[in-house]
Amino acid sequence: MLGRPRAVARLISLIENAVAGPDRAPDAGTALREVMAELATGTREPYRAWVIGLTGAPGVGKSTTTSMLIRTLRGRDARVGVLAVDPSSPFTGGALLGDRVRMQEHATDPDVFIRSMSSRGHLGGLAWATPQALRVLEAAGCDVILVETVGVGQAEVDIAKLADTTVVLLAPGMGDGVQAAKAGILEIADVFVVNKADREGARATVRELRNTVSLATAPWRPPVVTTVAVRGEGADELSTALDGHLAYLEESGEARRRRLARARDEIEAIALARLRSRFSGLHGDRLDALAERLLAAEIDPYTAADDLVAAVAHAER
Ligand SMILES: Nc1nc2c(ncn2[C@@H]2O[C@H](COP(=O)(O)OP(=O)(O)OP(=O)(O)O)[C@@H](O)[C@H]2O)c(=O)[nH]1
Ligand SMILES: [Mg+2]
Repeated sequence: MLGRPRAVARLISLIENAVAGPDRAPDAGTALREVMAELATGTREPYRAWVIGLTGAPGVGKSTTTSMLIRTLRGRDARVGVLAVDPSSPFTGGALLGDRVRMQEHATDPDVFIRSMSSRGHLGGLAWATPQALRVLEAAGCDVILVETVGVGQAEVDIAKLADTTVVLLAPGMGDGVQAAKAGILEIADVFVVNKADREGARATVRELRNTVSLATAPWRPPVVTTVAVRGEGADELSTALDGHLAYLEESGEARRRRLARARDEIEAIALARLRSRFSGLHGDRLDALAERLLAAEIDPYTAADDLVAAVAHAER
């Protein structure tokens, strides 16, 4: 299906469009649902692609590093999907443009599929849409899927949960090791990249990160790799670090655990979206009536909430 990039693009658009906006929970139409069912059960090996997440502050070099990684992976003949997700804004315009420019050299490669997605302002929209987009790319034959996410916040943590391997990028002077630790980013990193190593302060950033990492008690200690992505420097070190993590995932059984967690999250996001949309469909009148009764001291708030929850659970599908 990678040979049919338009079909892949259209499916991902259907998924993205199902995230309607800030006021409505995501909802798949019948057609999309049928296709997704086909993709989920008509495969021998679901979640087979190696999903690598790349996250870090704006401008740290995620897209340039992604492009560098694509080069390495294409050298090994892997088919590569790239999903750039922007959790912060409902519009992808600017960031998307930058991503495109940075990855331009791969634009005409039929074995590379590059796509960006936004949350359309809906909380939980990306949690709903991203796993489904990954599924489409997997079905399209991608061996590796690179997921680029901007920023440092809950959205990145959520995206990290979808990845088999999460790469956290830092640059000298842009928010060094200590800040990264504060942002809780240490917990999600499987590999650290200190990019823009041609700039002053790179060594200090690396040293600080290594110190922090050495305190970790987890079975996997994230390696710290230094790169100058614009010049392709550090590409081999990065791919060695990534391969090392993949080997660790397989040997430790962590690969399966992460994929199971991914499956759980995928189901949960769809279930929560459905409940949320039923809730907003129902709760107006019913909630008003319950509020009146609470005001009249006819009911307690717990019983009122029970009533609402029961109504949501029994609402029509
Ligand atoms: N000096 C130097 N500049 C770099 C390096 N890597 C990337 N850049 C530059 O940094 C800028 C941002 O790079 P991107 O790859 O677009 O960064 P990004 O993290 O994807 O940015 P957003 O997607 O906007 O968050 C570009 O002008 C790159 O050319 C590097 O190793 N050294
Ligand atoms: Mg980018």
